[in-house]
Amino acid sequence: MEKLKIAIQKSGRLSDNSLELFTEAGINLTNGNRRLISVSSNFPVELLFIRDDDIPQYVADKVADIGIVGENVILEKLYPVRVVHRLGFARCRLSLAIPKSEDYFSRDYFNGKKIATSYPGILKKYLTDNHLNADIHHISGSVEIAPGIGLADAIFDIVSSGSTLISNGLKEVEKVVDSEAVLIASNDLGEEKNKVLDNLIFRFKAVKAAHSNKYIVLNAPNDKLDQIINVIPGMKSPTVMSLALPGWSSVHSVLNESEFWDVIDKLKELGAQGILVIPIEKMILN
Ligand code: PRT
Ligand code: ZN
Repeated sequence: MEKLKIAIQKSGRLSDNSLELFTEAGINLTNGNRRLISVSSNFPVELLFIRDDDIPQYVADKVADIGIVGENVILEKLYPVRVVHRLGFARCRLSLAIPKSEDYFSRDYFNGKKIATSYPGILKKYLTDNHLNADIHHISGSVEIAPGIGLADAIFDIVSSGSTLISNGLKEVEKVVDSEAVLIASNDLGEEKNKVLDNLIFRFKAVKAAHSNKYIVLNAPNDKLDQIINVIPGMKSPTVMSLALPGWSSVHSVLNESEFWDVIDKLKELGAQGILVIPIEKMILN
């Protein structure tokens, strides 16, 4: 079978999570991590380790079939590639920030100002869309120091925790766009490679679902069973088994991480006892 060539970041914020995805999806990578190329022994893929900025072009040129990259990179420059799956890690946002001592009332602040950024494409579109007239100063790194050294009035950059802004005496005033790691693919992969890609995405989804769900087991008094089942409906419906002790049942279900504590509180109120919460290894969605 033809191997799907996948470009991932050699070393940086995307690397660990990208590799972890493959490991958790049961894809063995033979010749060690982070060489130039790694081939899987049990799935038709080959990983290429390169700089993140080069990934979209590799995919556009079909040197790689698919790649994992920060969405910000493909928003900045339009490549002939498509986003086939959102991966949910390396979340960040692109924002405008100004010196914290400045008063800020509206976007009009930026009229006539000089903004330093490594993302001139996204910034230009934002300024145009909002009818703002600012001067874009394109620099490739250490954008956050630009106002302090008098190079610009404001910056437009990636923000995650916000601590880089704070330590440079800046404040975030407008969020322009959110970003996360995405799986991109060449526009015409051909039938065989598309099948491998579908299978890969299917596995990634199972891994993601498993991460965001827990298996829950509890003992319920029979007179509260209906209400308890309503709180934890699970994938189809919970499994209910009688306990040896009369008047009690064991309930097994699946619970989403996001509503976890709310649900646990409700279950306790309804008289559930012996609640066990167990991690799920893989969750197959169909
Ligand atoms: O060497 P290579 O070119 O491959 O790597 P790189 O240095 O260009 O990229 P890398 O590894 O830093 O980032 C890869 C991707 O991670 C980016 O394209 C984003 O999609 C995503 N990402 C997520 C981030 C951040 N969070 C982030 N916080 N990329 C950069 N930052 C930087 C930001 O530039 C700023 O300097 O961290 C600082 C802000 O962080 P906070 O937490 O202080 O707000
Ligand atoms: Zn880079």
